[in-house]
Amino acid sequence: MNMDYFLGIDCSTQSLTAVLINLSKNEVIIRYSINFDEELPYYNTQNGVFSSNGGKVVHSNPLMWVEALELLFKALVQKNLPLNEIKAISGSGQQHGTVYLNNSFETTLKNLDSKKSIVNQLQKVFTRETSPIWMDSSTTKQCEEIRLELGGLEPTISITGSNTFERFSGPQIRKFYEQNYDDYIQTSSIHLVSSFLSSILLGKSSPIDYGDGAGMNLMNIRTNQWDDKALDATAPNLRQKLPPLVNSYDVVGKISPYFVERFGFSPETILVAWSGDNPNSLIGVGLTEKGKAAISLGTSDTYFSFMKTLSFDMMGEGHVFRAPTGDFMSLICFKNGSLAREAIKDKFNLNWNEFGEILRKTPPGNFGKIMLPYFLPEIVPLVLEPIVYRFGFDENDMQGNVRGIIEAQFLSMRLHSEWIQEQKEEIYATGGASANKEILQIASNIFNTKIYQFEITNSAALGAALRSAKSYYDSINESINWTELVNRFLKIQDNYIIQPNNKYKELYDDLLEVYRKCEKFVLKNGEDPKQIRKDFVKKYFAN
Ligand code: XUL
Repeated sequence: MNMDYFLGIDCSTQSLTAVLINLSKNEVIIRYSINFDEELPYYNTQNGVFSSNGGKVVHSNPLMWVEALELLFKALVQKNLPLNEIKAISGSGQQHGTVYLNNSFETTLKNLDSKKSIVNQLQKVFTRETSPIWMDSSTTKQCEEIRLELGGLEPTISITGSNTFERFSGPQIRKFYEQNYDDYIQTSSIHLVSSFLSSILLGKSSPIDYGDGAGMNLMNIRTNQWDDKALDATAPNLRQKLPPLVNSYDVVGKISPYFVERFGFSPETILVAWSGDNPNSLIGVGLTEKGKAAISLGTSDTYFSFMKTLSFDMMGEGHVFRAPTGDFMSLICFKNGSLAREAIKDKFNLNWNEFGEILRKTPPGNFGKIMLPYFLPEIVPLVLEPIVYRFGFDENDMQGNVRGIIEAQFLSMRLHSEWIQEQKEEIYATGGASANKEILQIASNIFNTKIYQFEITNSAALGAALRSAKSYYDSINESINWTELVNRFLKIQDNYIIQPNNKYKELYDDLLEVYRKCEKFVLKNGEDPKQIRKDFVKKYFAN
């Protein structure tokens, strides 16, 4: 029987992962990862990166990603997986990272010898040996320069979808131009991690897709074109160095003969544009319609949602990217996720069960005890030096701190996602802390929204596999609707749905206003929240 196999590959910070799916049976055949530190130790990365300058400069090695791709395919061959039956491949890359290439890149790719490893043949194609990645925060000066040149915060956001951010590609490219002028001049093309690896599979320079292009501060978010003003504000002659932009669902070509000869892929395998890991995860977790958002509770917490219509965060904290469906998506990143939760858990020597027990026993609203939890420097809202504020309690109050941190995290998430105008109807929760029902119940009450709790692993690679399937069926005129496609892989069970308790709706609406005032008071010299907090305590806790 003819099977419809599709492959998704995700090049993340610490590893490269493949997810192979069989759409005839709606099943995942294999998830397989190459961990960079463990399997490619001679690149000397730590957690996939090299950092210097007190952690401000964070780079990785593009050759390491290529070598991981070779190792991955070798492993799939050894496992006797039907690579020759794969109909289409797409991929995902950590966003914002840039790869700098000279004019031999194209010819080298075209003439790859399938008897030799790619890595050895690509040694001379780079004008910058290492690639700055999303963890780099060394471009504050360039962010300011670009923002100023674009006319300030508002025009920057309304052109590119985001304020200038240190990790975004434009500021990183400007830094390279300013500090390594000769190498910048020698650079013929600049790729993202996603389009670079797509080029390797394609055997020639691949386009950048709108989803990942939106994380560069260079693409016009309304027209999906490189924006002249943004290009000029960043570096000279940049347009000539950037690949063209395409829809995330565009077929960019067929797999190059190198992979056919070396690993046994079919020469008919089609390649769909790669995208960033967040746009891919949007599909991998099933956010393909209006009203759906996801919270990912990991090292950092992220909130992302599908958006039918474009809206901007004029505070400059959140991002708008293009979604792989052709719509939009929001992304907001909070650095104080698990580490902040753990700081409280560990301070009181609790395990997660005890932590959950305290959440169950303490009342919503926490007797008006409010925490602003910046245990680490925070991205949203911007807090450069770690500092924890407590209103109405101190650091030794165990119950106050346990409920305080969790309520603070979700109040902050609700507050800083208000700019997304579309109504949320359901939230999908993923990531380590989403296993904790008590935490999700508080999130559900604060957002007053149903939360679906489910295990999703490798959502970016799965998203890439699903995207490749969608484009393949479109190309043979057997179109499947996005939602039908993702639902085949998302099996939510009823007992994993957490319903908001309506009883607390008003309380959390009020508490949000108190939280907003506390944040403004501390970060923006706003009015003292004493009175509003007192009123809140009186309304809900006076007896
Ligand atoms: C998003 C971001 C990260 C990277 C790495 O803006 O910087 O999520 O994509 O995963």
